[in-house]
Amino acid sequence: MILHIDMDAFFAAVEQRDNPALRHRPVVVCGDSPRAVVSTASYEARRFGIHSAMPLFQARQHCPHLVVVPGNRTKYAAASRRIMEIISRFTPLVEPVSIDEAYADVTGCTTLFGPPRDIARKIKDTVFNDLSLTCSIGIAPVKFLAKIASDMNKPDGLTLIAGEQVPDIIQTLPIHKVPGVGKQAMARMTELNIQTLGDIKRFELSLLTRKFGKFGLRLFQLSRGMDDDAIRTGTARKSISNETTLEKDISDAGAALKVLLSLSGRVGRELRHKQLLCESVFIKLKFSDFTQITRTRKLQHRTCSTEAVFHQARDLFGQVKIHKPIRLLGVGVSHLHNRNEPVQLDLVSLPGHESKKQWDSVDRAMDRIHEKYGRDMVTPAVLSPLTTRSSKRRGGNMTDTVIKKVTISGKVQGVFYRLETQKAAQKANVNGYVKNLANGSVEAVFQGPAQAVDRMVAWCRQGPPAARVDQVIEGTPPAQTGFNGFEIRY
Ligand code: TTP
Ligand code: MG
Ligand code: MG
Repeated sequence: MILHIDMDAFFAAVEQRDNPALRHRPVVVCGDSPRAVVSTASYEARRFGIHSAMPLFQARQHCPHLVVVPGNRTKYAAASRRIMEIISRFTPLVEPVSIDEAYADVTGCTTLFGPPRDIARKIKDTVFNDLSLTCSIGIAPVKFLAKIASDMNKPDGLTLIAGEQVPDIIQTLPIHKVPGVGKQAMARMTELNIQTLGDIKRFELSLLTRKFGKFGLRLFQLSRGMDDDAIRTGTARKSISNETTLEKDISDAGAALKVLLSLSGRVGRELRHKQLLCESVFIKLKFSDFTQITRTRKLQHRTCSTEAVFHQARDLFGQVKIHKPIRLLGVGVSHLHNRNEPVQLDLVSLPGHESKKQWDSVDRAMDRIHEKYGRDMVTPAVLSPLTTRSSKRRGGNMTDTVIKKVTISGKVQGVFYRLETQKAAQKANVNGYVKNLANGSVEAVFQGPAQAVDRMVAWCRQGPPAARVDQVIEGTPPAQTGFNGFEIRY
């Protein structure tokens, strides 16, 4: 079970604790400039409708005798450290998420400290005895429900959502309470007449991802009570790796390389996301008889590039003699460093390949798409020259192809949309054209292998960095087929 611990009116409670004159009074912690906004309000002040982020002048209108106290971050940070330390006496699996809240996985420590409710009680008592502050704790089988539970009976609450209650809670949970549902998402929820998390179940995953991007998948999962988000402890990572047990054992090197590329992509993305550079790359292979080997290589330059990681992984793989079918493949990086210096791309001169700079921009573009649409929307077309591109797909006589037309609206002209689309299409080995329309939109037609075409459509939803895509509409594709390359039309 997961606990979510959140302090009650944290900053204000610390101030009330340290100054008895403030107790039981409507207090806000706030700067004193004319444009100041409320950091937090004591529960007494909340009765007047005052809340975090409200402008101070407005808060004063709600409650003329409001007491305004300047904040003291050092003091709150010290209290926060002590609270986190108390929680970690009960379990090592603590994930602090903000100055006043943390998740804790207590699944493994019930033998020692009793059932989750007792552990929560002990945490609340210890925090109160040691710091004279109250907190609210939610307990649930998954993180997002624990967070919702901690908010249910504030202040000084202790709320447990047991496994059998999950379906009912989800069915009635107002959608705006779901973490991550902000104003923008709410507008779409209203359009779709979604009022509770349970209502999400009426919709197919494809529609949800179309409407909400990557968050659509999360909503789909949450509405079914699924939240595989694990507790992330603050311990510094020594390595990052990703591995996959294959659907069926393989002996074909080409197929293995494809998997290695996909894994390298994930590892590279995590490196970049965490602002890290690695100095070693390793691969792991498990065979059909469950024996396994790893191979490691130290790099000359630190890197966070997917292509550099893959290049090394491919080389390492080339040195392994494969005489049994492969059951599992893994790619990892270690000797991690913070990326506080300019990136040195340790690359790769793949045959006929462009500059390192371009690889860097490929990484960035792919990261953006992944960020928005989830990790399986895009797979690197750069794989094609290495393993999958068949000569049949070059040029115009494609037999196994689809054709799609899309119209992209938003801020899409004058932002290199056509040029970048052309580059992406050429890399993905997709033919067709892109052109500006008189109404300010861009039209693109893609012809190629279905997956590659879908990737291009996904690409269009993102566009180049300067673009702002409001809508991508699929239209009837033209009758013309057999495009020769991908052109910009004027
Ligand atoms: P919260 O946990 O969101 O709020 P809270 O602890 O004050 O009240 P609650 O009982 O509802 O949990 O935020 C923790 C602290 O972070 C809060 O005391 C002050 C600070 N904070 C800001 O400075 N600005 C903000 O907009 C918010 C929401 C919080
Ligand atoms: Mg709080
Ligand atoms: Mg909080």
